[in-house]
Amino acid sequence: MLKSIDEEVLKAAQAIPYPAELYRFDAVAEGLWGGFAAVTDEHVQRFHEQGYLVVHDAFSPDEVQETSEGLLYLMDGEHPDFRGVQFEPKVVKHKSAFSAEERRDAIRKIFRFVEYEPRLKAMSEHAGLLAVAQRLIGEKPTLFQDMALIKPPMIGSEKPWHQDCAYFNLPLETTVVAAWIALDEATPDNGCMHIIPGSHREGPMVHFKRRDWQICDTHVPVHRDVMVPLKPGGCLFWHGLLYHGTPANRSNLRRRALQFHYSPESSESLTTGERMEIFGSEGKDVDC
Ligand SMILES: O=C(O)CCC(=O)C(=O)O
Repeated sequence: MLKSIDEEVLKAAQAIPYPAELYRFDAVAEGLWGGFAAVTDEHVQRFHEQGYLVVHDAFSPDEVQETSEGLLYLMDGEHPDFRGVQFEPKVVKHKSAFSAEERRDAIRKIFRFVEYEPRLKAMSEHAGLLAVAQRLIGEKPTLFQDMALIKPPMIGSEKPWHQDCAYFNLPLETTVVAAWIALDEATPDNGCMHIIPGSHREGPMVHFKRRDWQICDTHVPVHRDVMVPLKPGGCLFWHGLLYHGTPANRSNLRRRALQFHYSPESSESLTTGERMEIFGSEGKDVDC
């Protein structure tokens, strides 16, 4: 928790800048138990229909522990060359005042880490994870993005509703798969994932630069929102066109997760201009 910053700054950092009704907290996604080995062809079929797959006990406590230590090593600035640390924007200008412990609770994200931390790289190459990703994609998966989302206690901000493909220069028909791995328990209070099942089959949504690069709040079919709480070691896969987002962390508990994105080995690419023609609001007759 952040003790060394002014109460007013902390209060401002805890403000919730979105309508409370943007997330529902009364429906929970179904998932399977038995690890990656328990994924059947029916589960794969269901992923294509619903756009997500939950494996509750994907990783062992030892794997979670190893990975968390690797994450802390990078968050604590122990690697001299690693630069992929992003603080919560609301408190970043106070970062030089933070103690080592506080610093951990002011970081929002770390990214592009696999080449700096073998324990994190090992997770991205986990045989069980890759085998399921390959079945979902229908082809050998290539890791093209790695990040850890560290939604810190009390100030961890929302990730507004979005489709991941709005961020990636990949053709629309590409099956992109995200794997989101809970390192801490992800709960309704600390900002677990929310998804709109089946939304990946409804095409690309126009995205707007508002609180983030996001779907307009009024375009989200909130009545279909389903939460995905996970225990540490749980893994959620989703399709790159699935609408998803996470509310702010209002609790005093950490919510650290890894997120890997895989594309088919054979996938082609788009230019940013081509992507923006699909997902951008510029020039389209829409308002938000
Ligand atoms: O983990 C989170 O809070 C949001 C992650 C996410 O949806 C993303 O970065 O695309």
